[in-house]
Amino acid sequence: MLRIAVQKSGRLADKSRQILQDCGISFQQNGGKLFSRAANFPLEILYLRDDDIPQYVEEGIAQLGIVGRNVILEKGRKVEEVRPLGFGKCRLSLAVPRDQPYSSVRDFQGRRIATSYPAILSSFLQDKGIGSEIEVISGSVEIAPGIGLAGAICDLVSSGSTLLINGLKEVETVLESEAVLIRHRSFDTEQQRYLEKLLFRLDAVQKARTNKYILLNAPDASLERIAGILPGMKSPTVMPLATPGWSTLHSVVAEDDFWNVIDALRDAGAEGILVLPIEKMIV
Ligand code: PRT
Ligand code: ZN
Repeated sequence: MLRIAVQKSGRLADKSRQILQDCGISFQQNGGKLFSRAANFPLEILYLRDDDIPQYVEEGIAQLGIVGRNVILEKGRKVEEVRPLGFGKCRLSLAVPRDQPYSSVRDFQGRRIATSYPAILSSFLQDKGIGSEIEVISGSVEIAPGIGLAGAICDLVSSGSTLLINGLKEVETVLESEAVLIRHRSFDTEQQRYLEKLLFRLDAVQKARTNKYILLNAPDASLERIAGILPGMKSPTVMPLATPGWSTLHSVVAEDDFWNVIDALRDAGAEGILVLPIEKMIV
């Protein structure tokens, strides 16, 4: 039996449960419970405060966990990052009052910085050879400069609107973070087998999320060029259309380069382009 620790409630909670369900693992939703057992996979799900997850995994109470990279590094627990999961993306950044001039990270020398991430921040400053005073607070970090507690802050940023509302500007990125799957250092043979099974499913889910299925029509003369733009998993499927001299081509396209690929396909003579989501992708 494997045990995975996920956030009970908060920004990562829903997506952590969703990704397990996308891996075909079904379990009763939380509803105030501290744990549930999957019906069709040897997995127990523990629901915790995100801050406690690295400790549970380090100690082997749970063999796996889903938590933000920022929390793992701050807690300094010995756990291994297995996969980035593509959600909960944010960055830990230094910010100063907007009306204050800023030239380089050296500006932080001798300044007081408020943060809930003292460990990550001090190692960043130490790397840069900068000595600052770190004021540790557990929340509402963004108000610290306004009330005179500190001259700068180091906090998580996603859209940037919290900084904007509080008259602050982001000046340095200390860490890029997202939700990650972590593991305990040792697994027995059977746990290892189930971990591999889970990772196989996770990879299929992740690949499906970052790719789209694409169908298009093209004159036969353009097919070679289009196949060069859309190599597919092995090579694209090509089938003749009822109209002589035309074919339909099916392939996959990566989400991150999507619009550039579409432009190139249109330039190459593609028409009637359809793009569909993929549910699972096993290569
Ligand atoms: O109760 P528990 O301890 O489990 O949860 P929590 O309150 O400590 O954490 P929670 O649920 O707020 O966040 C969990 C994880 O989500 C964090 O550890 C990050 O890995 C990730 N994450 C992603 C974020 C953000 N984006 C984020 N924007 N965590 C916090 N924020 C906060 C930030 O602190 C700031 O106050 O949102 C504000 C900034 O957001 P923008 O959009 O205005 O820039
Ligand atoms: Zn927390």
